[in-house]
Amino acid sequence: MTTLSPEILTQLEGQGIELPSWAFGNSGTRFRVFATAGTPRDPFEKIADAAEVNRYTALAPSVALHIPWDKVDDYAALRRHAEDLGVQLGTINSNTFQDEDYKFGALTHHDESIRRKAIDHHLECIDIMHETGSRDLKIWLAEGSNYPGQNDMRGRQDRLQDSLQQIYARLDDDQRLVLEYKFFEPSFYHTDVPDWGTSYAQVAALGDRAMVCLDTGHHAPGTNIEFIVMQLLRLGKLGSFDFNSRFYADDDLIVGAADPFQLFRILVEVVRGGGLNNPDVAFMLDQCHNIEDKIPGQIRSVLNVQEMTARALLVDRAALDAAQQANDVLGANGILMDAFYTDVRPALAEWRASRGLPADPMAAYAASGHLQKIAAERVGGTQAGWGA
Ligand code: LRH
Ligand code: MN
Ligand code: MN
Repeated sequence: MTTLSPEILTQLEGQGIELPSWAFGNSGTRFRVFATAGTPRDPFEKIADAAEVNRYTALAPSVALHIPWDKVDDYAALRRHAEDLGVQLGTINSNTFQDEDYKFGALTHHDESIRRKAIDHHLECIDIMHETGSRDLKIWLAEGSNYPGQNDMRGRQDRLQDSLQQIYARLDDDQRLVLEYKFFEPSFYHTDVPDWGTSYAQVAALGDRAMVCLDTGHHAPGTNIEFIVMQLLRLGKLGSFDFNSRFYADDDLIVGAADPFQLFRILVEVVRGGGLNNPDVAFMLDQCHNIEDKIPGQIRSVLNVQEMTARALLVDRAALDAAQQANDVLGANGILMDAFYTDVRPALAEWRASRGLPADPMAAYAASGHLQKIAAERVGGTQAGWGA
């Protein structure tokens, strides 16, 4: 059995992956949302489910909220509820993609009253951050156009910068703005923040507390995502990951499910660039579980990240550097592949047991009867938002 060194175990012990509250709600495609028995009926129950994931893995100490999906009357109470269950409230995600007024844009809109409304929504999110104790405001914009000539792309970039400046100005010194990019969808011709370069240009003009969010599912097929990770870490602008995976377009599948090797390559660059357990780089999941059970789906996801992080830490750096210096093409590649092909699962199971955690969190959760319990207790779940 492969053993993991004390240094590697220390690194793994420090790992924390933020869960998305919306992963616990029902979700689906444009065609159908399939309800799951036991789905949370309010944000309090979503937090309770997220806390279960942490209880079985010790890997998920915080939960991201999405506003207005997780709107509550009393955020202090939601925060207390989370803390009572051993987790924190994390990133606040704004939402300007489900309001009729934003059909033609929000932070980029040429109509000043609509742009004002979108800016104000973000200011409201910052107010919420004060109550939840959140550091990061994450912004993803569903803005763009469907046809050439439909919009003035340049004017929209200028208005976006102005809107972001107004939002950034409202942040406290210990808060950050994180701007997510996505190469297409829902617009099909142009997108206002389609790539890391645009996100970088927009946040670099704001200041040090504005960073880029890299959602692993938001790239064209074939994109070398680990190169982007390397570059953003090099520039000190990688603020957060939204981890998920996809086979075709953006489907928010379980991280590492579609392409474990890609996840490995990303984590190798994270380790190389000093991004692991770095408070500046938030590890988050951004997933939906359309057909599988949600709590086990999240447990599987955080374990996938942990397993691949362990493999990335196993890369023999000194040997790799030497092989690279010697232009030993196949030798260098072989060193990387050796780490990738190492099965770390038995060593991780043993380590978990030594820390009082279940050796196999998936099996332990399945045996706990918790899913059956919440299915009996909760009647009528909420949508994650997509189908609502
Ligand atoms: C957009 C996105 C963004 C949203 C989330 C629900 O595709 O990745 O992060 O906030 O999905
Ligand atoms: Mn995302
Ligand atoms: Mn997405």
